Amino acid sequence: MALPILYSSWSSSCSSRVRIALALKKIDYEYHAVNIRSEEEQKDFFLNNPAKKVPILKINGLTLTESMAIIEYLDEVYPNPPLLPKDAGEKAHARAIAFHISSNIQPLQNLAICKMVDKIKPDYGITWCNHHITYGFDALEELLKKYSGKFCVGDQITVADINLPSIVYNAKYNVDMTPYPTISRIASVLAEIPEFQAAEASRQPDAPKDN
Ligand SMILES: N[C@@H](CCC(=O)N[C@@H](CS)C(=O)NCC(=O)O)C(=O)O
Repeated sequence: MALPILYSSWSSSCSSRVRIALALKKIDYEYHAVNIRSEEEQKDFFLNNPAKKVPILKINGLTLTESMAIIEYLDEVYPNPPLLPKDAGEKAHARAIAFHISSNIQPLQNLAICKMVDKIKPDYGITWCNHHITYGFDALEELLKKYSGKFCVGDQITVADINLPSIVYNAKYNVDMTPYPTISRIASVLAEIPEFQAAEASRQPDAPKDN
C-alpha cells in the first residue's frame, strides 16, 4: 500500500504536531515540502486544501486537513499509543490545553497574521505576535501547574504535549521564558524524546541548512 503523504513545512507549528503524532504512532510517510512563503510554489498544493494551509495528510484514501482533526483521526485508527487519557476529566484537560495552544495562541501569532500586521504598521508584526504568545503563556503556565505530572496532563503523553514544543519554539527568540518554569520544564522533557526530536523544525528535509 502507498505510504501516507504529509504536506508540511519545516517551520510550521501545525505541521509539527502531525509529525509528532505520526512518529509516536510509528507510521511511515512521504514528506512533501510546501513553501508557505511562496504563493506561486503553493499552487498545486492549494488543490488539496481550500484553506490553503499545511498540514494536509493523505492517508487510507482520505485527504485530511486541520492538525487537531488529523491527530484525532490517527488516534482512532491507530490507537497505540493512545494520545488521550482514559479518564474523562483528564481527557477534557488534555484537549483544553491542546486547544488553548492551537486555537487561542497559534492563530494570533502565525506567519500570515505577522505579515498582515506589518502591512498595517511596519515592523510591528513581531511585537504583536510576542504579545499574544505571552498572554497565552500566562494562562498555559497556570493550566500546567494544575494538571501536569511528568507531561502536560499527568504522566502520559497526550495531545497537549504534541502541541507544546512548536509554540515554545516560536517563543524562544523573543519571549522571556523566566515566568514560565512549568512550560519550560515540560518542553525540556519532551525535547529528549526521539519521536519529538524527529519532528523538530531543523530536522525536516526542507529546513534551511544553517538553521
Ligand atoms: N488550524 C489549522 C491552522 C493551519 C495553519 O495555520 N497553517 C499554517 C502553518 S502553521 C500555514 O499553512 N500558513 C500559511 C498561510 O497562512 O499562508 C491547523 O491546525 O491545521
